[in-house]
Amino acid sequence: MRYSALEYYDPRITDSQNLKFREGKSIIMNKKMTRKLAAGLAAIAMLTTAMPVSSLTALAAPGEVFTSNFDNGMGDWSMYKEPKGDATLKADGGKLALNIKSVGDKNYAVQMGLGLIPLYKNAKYRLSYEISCTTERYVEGMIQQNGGTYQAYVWDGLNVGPTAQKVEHEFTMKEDNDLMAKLVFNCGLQENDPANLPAHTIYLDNVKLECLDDSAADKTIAGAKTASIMTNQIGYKPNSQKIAVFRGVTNQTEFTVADASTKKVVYTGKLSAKMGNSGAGEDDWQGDFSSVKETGKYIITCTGLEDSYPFEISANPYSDLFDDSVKMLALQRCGEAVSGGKFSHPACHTSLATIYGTNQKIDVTGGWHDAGDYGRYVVAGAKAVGDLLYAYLANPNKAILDETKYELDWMLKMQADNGGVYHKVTCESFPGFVMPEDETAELIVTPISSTATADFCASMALAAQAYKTADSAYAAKCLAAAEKAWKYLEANPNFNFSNPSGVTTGEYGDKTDKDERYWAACQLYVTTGEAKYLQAAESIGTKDGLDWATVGDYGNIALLTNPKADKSSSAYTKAKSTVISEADTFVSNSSKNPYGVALTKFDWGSNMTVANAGIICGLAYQLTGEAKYLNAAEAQLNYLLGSNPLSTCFVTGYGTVSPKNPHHRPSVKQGEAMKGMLVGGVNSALEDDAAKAYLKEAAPYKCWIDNADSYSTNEITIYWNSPLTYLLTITDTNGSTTPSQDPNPHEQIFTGYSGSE
Ligand code: G3I
Ligand code: 9MR
Ligand code: ZN
Repeated sequence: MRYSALEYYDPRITDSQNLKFREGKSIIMNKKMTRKLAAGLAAIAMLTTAMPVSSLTALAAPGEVFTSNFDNGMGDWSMYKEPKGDATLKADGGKLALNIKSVGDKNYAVQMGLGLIPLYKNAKYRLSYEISCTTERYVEGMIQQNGGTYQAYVWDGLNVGPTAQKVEHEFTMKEDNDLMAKLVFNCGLQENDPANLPAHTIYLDNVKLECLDDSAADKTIAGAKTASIMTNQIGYKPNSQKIAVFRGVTNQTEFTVADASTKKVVYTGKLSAKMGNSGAGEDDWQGDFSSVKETGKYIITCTGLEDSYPFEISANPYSDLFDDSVKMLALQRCGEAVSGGKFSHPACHTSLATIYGTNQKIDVTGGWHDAGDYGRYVVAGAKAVGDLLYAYLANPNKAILDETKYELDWMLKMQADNGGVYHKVTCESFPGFVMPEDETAELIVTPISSTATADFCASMALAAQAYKTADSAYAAKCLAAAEKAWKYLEANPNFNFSNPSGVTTGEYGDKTDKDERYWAACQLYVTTGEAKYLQAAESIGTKDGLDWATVGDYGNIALLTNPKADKSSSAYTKAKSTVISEADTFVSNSSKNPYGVALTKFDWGSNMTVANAGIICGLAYQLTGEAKYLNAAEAQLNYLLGSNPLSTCFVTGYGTVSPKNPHHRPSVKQGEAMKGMLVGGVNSALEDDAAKAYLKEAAPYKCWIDNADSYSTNEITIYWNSPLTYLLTITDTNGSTTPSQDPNPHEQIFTGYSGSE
């Protein structure tokens, strides 16, 4: 078989609908196809912008790209299955053997493939392999985009059978450079096949991709512009510490702060000594301009370097950001129509959900979509609720209270009659890049977990405290749900959740539920004043952590911000020393990092971890009044908003440079980043193909890419936004008010509760 054609193929639509373009043939499309193509091209355009220059990977001269002969196992080859497909993949006698029991319900329901293949626009390639099958059937072999529209760069429809055939296909890459293409064989349900194919095995051998000619290829990967002078791109409050970071300094010693429009210099300062920043693979210099306090719009300049992006100094620089950080949650609402411009959509996920392994159906509509996917997960929701309601208690804001109730109402539906709480509700697997109302597969409620139950218990106890004044009946309902969950926890030991067979959505597994139980006990104690909960918290022992897996610090926050706290109790003093010692580590890390960031390691969701560190420092400031803690807390905010090695404001739609291609299904589908979302950020573990393809040369602190396929660096979640909301609230301590004030003063919230003694 030999084509020199480029064809487009979308494995997510059926064969007959597929758009195939062969050179020399006319293209006939109906309206639906034209729309699909237009959407596809828009998505491709989105996916191929803003690749950091640092990730440039050059291909050697023409020659072999890869060969797989399967003599020593299957290497990086893997299988992809949709829920209805059933197959196994292994290397067998020097061949790759795909043993298929069921072809499932789509052509890609059973796939074998090899990812991370670099293809350069205008380069010529030859793909070759030997394929056979124990039965006569039809399969497709192609190299495709692994994400986006899954367009094929080269495609063959193959009639395979017991006699091995050699397939050889020369093609020119016509699309933009793609360093993460995937060679796949669609071995699922094919229209050309007889119904009820018997179980069979497909063998593959001597797979080879060669580059024949790359003289016309342009191997430049369009890079994100990296700035030379970094600041918080939104700005600063007048009394805050303000430090700009410089790179590429040669022998300059001074910098200036100038009015952004008149360019009039308002301040001249001295650059610090050079600071090494090996994690970011650069040297940096700092410029402190804290003494500039007059409100206005400014830039930072330094001879020989490009000016900074403009930023403002104002009493209230983050009020829009605060509002949008909460509004994002409203746009993530599930189960009711959402109105939000391009992101409006009709009610989604409204059908009853099946309890896993049973025929029982329950109503679990509502809540927020977790992230770039549409799952709803209790432990993730609890982290968000914790941030929002502790933020509310620190600085009452009605928008927080109203929006959080939407999630709490859903969580209440996730509690089983026995008091335990189901771990999550999702479909079996993640959908493609569709709007939420178009994810219509069966909803499955996965079994109760003790982490979800304890997180639920803590969240409901916290809600009972937070809603006491605004809605006492609701507070009472939440407290009753919390007490019921607590009884369940007392009767049931730790059991870890892992995805039940057939379910492949987010796991949110955990090694222990001790920290969740600690949070629940502390919060129940603060809400009810009952000594048994304090005893329970003490017997579990003080815990820490502010993420979905470790939540002990929420228990500490509950104890430490309890207006009736007994400050001499051992639980209180231990909570305080835990928080202060964490804050001291963050202050120390922050002082050593040119950008002031408190982390020394960046994992999946590091922007949350940065915000969490800021929250802990903010709390330490409230407890001690020491300025170093407030400075460190604000430094974390500055990092998130632009003072970082990527010179990016990590909240969509804010600052001069922000993520345009978040891994967020509605944003991909609409071709525009929804505003007000904090992306996951730097993750040096390279946990998705886009990160692996484009960041393999990047310094650890720069492993982030504005690519919609990079779910491990550029996704968004409700529980990455919520710590931003909390951080904005807790740093709002020196005069200005970010959130609009709730009419009910803080103290009233506790009326009617005994509190602790
Ligand atoms: O904590 C370890 C650290 O000790 C270790 O050094 C490091 C090395 O890689 O890994 C760290 O663990 C990481 C963990 O997140 C905490 O950061 C894991 O590698 C990483 O795989 C794990 O990622 C989680 C991801 O799901 C995959 O399970 C994210 O935290 C979590 O936020 C994310 O959640 C997903 C949901 O499943 C589905 N919905 C979207 C959501 C966001 O991406
Ligand atoms: O979209 C999914 C994202 O929300 C998750 O965080 C991520 C990790 O579990 O998985 C994403 O889904 C990807 C899947 O894991 C692999 N195939 C591509 C999917 C992205 O569309
Ligand atoms: Zn939904």
